[in-house]
Amino acid sequence: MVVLTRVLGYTAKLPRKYLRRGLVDSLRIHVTGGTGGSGLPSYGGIGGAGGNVYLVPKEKLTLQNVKYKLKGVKLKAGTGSDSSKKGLIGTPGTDLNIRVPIGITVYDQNHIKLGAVNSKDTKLLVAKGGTGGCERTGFCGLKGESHTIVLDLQLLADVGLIGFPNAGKSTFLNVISNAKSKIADYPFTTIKPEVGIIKYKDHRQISVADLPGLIEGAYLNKGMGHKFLKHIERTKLLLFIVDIQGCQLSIKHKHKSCLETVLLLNKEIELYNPDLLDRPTMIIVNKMDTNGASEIYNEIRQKLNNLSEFLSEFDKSIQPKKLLQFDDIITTSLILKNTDEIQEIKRKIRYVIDKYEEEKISIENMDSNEDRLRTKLKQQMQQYAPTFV
Ligand SMILES: Nc1nc2c(ncn2[C@@H]2O[C@H](COP(=O)(O)OP(=O)(O)OP(=O)(O)O)[C@@H](O)[C@H]2O)c(=O)[nH]1
Ligand SMILES: [Mg+2]
Repeated sequence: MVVLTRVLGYTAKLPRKYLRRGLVDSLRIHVTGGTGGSGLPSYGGIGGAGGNVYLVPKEKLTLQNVKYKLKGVKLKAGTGSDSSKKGLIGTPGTDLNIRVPIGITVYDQNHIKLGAVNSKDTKLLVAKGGTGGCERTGFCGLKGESHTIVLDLQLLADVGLIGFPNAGKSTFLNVISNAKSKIADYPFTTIKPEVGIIKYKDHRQISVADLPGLIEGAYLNKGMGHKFLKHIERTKLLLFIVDIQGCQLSIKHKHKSCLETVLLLNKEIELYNPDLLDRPTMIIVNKMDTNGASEIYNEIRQKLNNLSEFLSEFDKSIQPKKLLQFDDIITTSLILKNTDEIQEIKRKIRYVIDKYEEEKISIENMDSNEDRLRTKLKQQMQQYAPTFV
């Protein structure tokens, strides 16, 4: 971030307030496990354990809903019941299940990851109830775990749009899906992530997340870029959109050529999480209707295809260590809404996603086949040559 901030000559300003409004994608809550019930020393009775606090997934829920529902609510699980003559073993306290949207990563106060709720079958323990009173505890019920946790939401979309402000990301989302993302000729029009769905004739659907201009994170220099970048972590395909004319945020800022913007985006992702660069990627070079676009593209076409060969031509400060290798490079003018071109882009997105999914499945199968073969051989060896094993 700092590097990019310097490169682009931005000054570190405080985040504008309006950027913080709207999307709730992070929520801090305090959770407490139930206290254990008391034991009964004279009879050796054991108190019931305190209830646990769990996060459980619920579809179609937003973090905004959760924030609203939990406002002012004490998040503590039930206390275990005391041991008595009638019931020597106390009943456990009731668990507290907090419903959260799917796609939540949970961190403690020190940003240590505690777990994630990434599928509808996950149930994540976030505060354990206290042990019921027994000999070890002097028959006193122990207090449950109590701490503040941060729920961090990552959008779930198949495709994540990445680009500098004004490149045409929202225009793309609107032409390709049913979304109505705001489009305007000034930077930072999109200030919160938006998801649209591409629908295919055979009812297949692919979701696309339009994210705020990536440089925004660098501009704010407060980790806000990471706040948006985290949303691409759960996408299958990174779709870069760049303006063939490059980018100039304002007259105060230096103009960056199209290729420079590609390298800067590459570098920004690398700084955030280099593993993301291993994902399938495509790039749309947009605004081919503008002056001299074809000439510029002819000059950069080869370089886009093979960034490593031409990297030394660029300033060291914008050279990423790990380079993007695009699965497909598309040129277009999204503003013209050319139906054939749009159909072709839709087809290519589907093709790249499916190709990688198939590869992933065959690798997984290969692994499990190998495992199966290994186990079978081991079993046969144990059966026929027990002395060698
Ligand atoms: N000439 C031309 N202009 C385009 C094209 N595609 C988009 N634009 C214009 O570029 C401007 C920015 O488009 P947006 O879709 O809002 O860009 P964005 O990437 O979403 O921008 P942010 O939300 O600010 O990050 C708008 O004025 C669009 O009309 C294109 O193919 N050709
Ligand atoms: Mg936008």
